Amino acid sequence: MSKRCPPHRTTTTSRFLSLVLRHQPDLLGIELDSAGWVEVDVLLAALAANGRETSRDQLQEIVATNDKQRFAFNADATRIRASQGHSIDVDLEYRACQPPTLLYHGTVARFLDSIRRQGLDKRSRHHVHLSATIETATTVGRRRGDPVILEVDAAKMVQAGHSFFVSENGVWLTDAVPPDFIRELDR
Ligand code: HQG
Repeated sequence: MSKRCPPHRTTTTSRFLSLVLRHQPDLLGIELDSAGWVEVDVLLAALAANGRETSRDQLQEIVATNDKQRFAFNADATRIRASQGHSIDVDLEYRACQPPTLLYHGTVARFLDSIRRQGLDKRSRHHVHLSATIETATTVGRRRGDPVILEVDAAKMVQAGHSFFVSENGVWLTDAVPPDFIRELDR
């Protein structure tokens, strides 16, 4: 019997890495630095020590093939981090930049009353996550049910003094979106 079953294993390791690098590094007994980085050597050793032996090549493949490019190496590939989505206290040192005129947020109907009252807030993450396309927002919303798409007037928010950031994998981030800047798109 072949010992290899790469697709399943890669996905499993990738999901586990999301958990460790964004939310619970202590699951592997590792620490992330203040910008979310961990040494690749430290990560590989910790994975092996926890029964999840992963080679450097496999890690490179996970980073390269992850469907949303969730992870990134530093310039010399000695360190790795998640590009966004953390709940733990890290500062990814995003720089504010000019967003497209409109951005989109995919959610579900059961959150709408609250969103209409309070706007979008970051919940357990560090920022509100917004997408550049309706298509991506639809995929995000679908994680929770029948997707509802909110259009965010990013240009108006900038005029009103809000800052936007973009993660290395193209997710648009902001601190909060007040209700005035949100329009519900027809379903
Ligand atoms: C909702 C995934 C009630 C918000 C995705 C969302 C994304 C409110 C949920 C990334 C609210 C938070 C982020 C309010 C916001 N009242 N509900 N005032 N404000 N909400 O998972 O944007 O696979 O923290 O609509 O693809 O769904 O992890 O945020 O439904 O890019 O890489 O509260 O996570 O990427 O949920 O998803 P989340 P999100 P990864």
